[in-house]
Amino acid sequence: MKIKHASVNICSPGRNFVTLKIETDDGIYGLGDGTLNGRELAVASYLSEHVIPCILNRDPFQTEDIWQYLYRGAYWRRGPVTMSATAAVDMALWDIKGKALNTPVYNLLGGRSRDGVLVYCHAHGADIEEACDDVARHREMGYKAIRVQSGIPGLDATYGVPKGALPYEPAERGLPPESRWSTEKYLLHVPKLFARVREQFGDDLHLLHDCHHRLSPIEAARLGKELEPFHLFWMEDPVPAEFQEGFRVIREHTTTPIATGEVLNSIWDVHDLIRNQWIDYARLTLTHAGGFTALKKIADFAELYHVRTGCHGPTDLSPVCMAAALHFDLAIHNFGIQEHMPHNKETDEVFPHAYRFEDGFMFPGDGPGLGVDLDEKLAAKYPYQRAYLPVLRKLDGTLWDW
Ligand code: EZ4
Ligand code: CO
Repeated sequence: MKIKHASVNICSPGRNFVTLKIETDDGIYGLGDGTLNGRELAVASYLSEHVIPCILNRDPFQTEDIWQYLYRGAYWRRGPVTMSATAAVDMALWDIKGKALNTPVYNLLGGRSRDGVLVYCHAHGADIEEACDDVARHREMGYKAIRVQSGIPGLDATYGVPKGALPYEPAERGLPPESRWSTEKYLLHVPKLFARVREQFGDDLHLLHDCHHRLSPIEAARLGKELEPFHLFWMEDPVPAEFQEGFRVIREHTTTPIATGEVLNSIWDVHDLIRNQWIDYARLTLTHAGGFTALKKIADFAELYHVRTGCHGPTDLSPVCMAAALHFDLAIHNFGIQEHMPHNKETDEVFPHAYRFEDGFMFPGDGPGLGVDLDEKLAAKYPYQRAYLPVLRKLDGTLWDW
């Protein structure tokens, strides 16, 4: 079997998605997600201009060799654009392998290690009261694990809290919106939020929180310590993730579990975090960190250090990535939890899929390959529209991490 043709689909059923379709000479095709929120066309052009010409006529079963070719063979390695493009190829090839062998991808990764994939959802509100209502609503839907974010008194907007009743959708069409931030106000508020949520919902529910890279190590240490009585499942991205040593300070002060990695794209980005046991959950995704071939190695390395996975699963990754993540989560031993932000109706229609949610768990389906498709005709009705993630400044105007 040979790779005969490959094409990049860019569509925007509510938000932008980049999908790679690889076709073989015996009629099988595979799909890979290469979506990089706010930088979609960089990946699309990396694929079309630089990657696709090099993979034609290769054996699609050679996932390891093709991955090494795109990583080592490119000379300029790593970085979110390169690794997302590499991931799209890798994902599509595993999809082809599964279809060719007539088995779900999880069987190629070691087979099922569990019955279903524990997922967490997002609850949020303009204030603590509204956030609690949203937790109640999601618990009613069956979720066993809920991330909670709330508006902060004195700030107009904050990460994870949408304006109005819409679900939270990072990236807006037009130029990057800007908002203001105060670490001081945030640190005073979050412990009150979790005290209230625990009081209302008891101890059984898994609770998570995303700091979204905005604290310094010692500020994160303080927050982790103050949240200990509410035994969070994890505190996410307490500090900007590229400073791995920064996590040591947090670790020395608190037993609140720590998760990071959604913006990271290589095993080297988490090498120190894992081998020093500074984190508990690695959140790299298949799409942004090089696909199954790369993420399996990261997970296996993490397993040695009791670090588990917690793959990022936002709506800015396509259902192709969601399907892929569920196969991965079902198969690897040191799976922790999977993030689940449901896509809008239009996106689900453009990407028909076998995966499903039931009573707090998700299931990838047992058909061959990834179990996800792309309706190219329907996708053509939603042309690409430029969009950006927001930019953040402190109250005095200093640029900050969003
Ligand atoms: O801000 O995916 O945990 N989830 C997150 C996301 C990210 C977006 C960025 O594109 O932090 O909401
Ligand atoms: Co996050």
